[in-house]
Amino acid sequence: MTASGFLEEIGDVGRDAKRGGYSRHAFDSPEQDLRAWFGERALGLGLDVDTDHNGNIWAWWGPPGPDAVVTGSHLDSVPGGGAFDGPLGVVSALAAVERLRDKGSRPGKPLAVVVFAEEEGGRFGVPCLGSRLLTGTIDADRARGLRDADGVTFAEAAGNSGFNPALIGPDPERLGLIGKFLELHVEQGRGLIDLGAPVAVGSTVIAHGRWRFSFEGQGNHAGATLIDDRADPMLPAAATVTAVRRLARAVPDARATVGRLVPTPGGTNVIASTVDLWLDARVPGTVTPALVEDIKQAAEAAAKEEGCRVTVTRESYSDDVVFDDALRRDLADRLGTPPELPTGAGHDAAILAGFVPAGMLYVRNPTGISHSPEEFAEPGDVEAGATALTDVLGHLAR
Ligand code: HGY
Ligand code: MN
Ligand code: MN
Repeated sequence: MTASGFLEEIGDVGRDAKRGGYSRHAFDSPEQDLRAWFGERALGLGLDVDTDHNGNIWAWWGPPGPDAVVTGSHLDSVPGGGAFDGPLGVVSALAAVERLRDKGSRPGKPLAVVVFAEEEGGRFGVPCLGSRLLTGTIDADRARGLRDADGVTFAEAAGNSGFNPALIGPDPERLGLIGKFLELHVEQGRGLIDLGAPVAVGSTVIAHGRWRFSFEGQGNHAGATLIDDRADPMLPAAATVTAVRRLARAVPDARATVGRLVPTPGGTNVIASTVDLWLDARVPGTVTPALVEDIKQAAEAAAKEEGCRVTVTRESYSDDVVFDDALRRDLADRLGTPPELPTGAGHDAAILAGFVPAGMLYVRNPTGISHSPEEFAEPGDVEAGATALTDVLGHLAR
């Protein structure tokens, strides 16, 4: 089966009729369907499939063992996400294994395809949750207590999906098996379009984090409350959204976004009692915290002016990551020195890079758009990516 063929097989799973694109979130039914599909396809390729206590799925070619070459990505999406972000790395890995098997290759090292849980943080709010748990870069109790929009905890959702929540946490034994990790991913920008190449090697991932701003005011009647008698949290929230753009524009190469803003109770004729908004801020280097501090001060000033209060909570943060130099050179040598690209998008490979030699391959996205139904990769480039991955995996696992 080609990588495009595998993608087609899951093309209708988790379609979001309201938003367009796909909504596939940790342990919800579309993602469960994708987990089952992956298990079936991996078994069909003769791989041994097991799921770790954090919900990450591992498909092994040969017995799990040290110095394993591991590849893979994620199957969950952002709300209304594209078809390629995550799944492209998984289907390309399956296609690569099939091609290696078909040509009679027998890896000299253990080789595994992994599907990480909750990479987008689309349900429980922390990105790369599965790889952070594997590596112990998030406190297990904090992870267990993370809640989705309906108040369901990660522990409850995991428990309802057959996992033992008490076991959620670092997995040094499994992490210790990984000799190298390589993630193929659709490019989430225009780098390859402008360079006219189908595949690139990843170089760096910029620092990025998420902060929750909770504004509290006085809920009240929209018609019976005079303007001067209000403490409306929507005002400082709106001022913060515009401050984010103003302050980020003043910082070179900064990206700062408010994509999610939730008033409570959310009635048309109701002055909100609280408004929560989430800031996604990313700047190369060590500047992100300073930018967020400036945004926080603007939020506090706006809250004070409206007689409201604001609480700011950091929900996740990752420093800049530079992928393993030797692996990058090896990838470049094997692939005829394709372009090298930095990215502003976070990935499980960037979490693993703190523990094992990790690298990435990107496949051209002709729209340059991601986290949107417009994300795309041409079938020819999808196959170019699978061919590159096949070659590199065969080389690394020889
Ligand atoms: O948000 C990100 O950068 C990634 O898509 N999780
Ligand atoms: Mn993504
Ligand atoms: Mn992704």
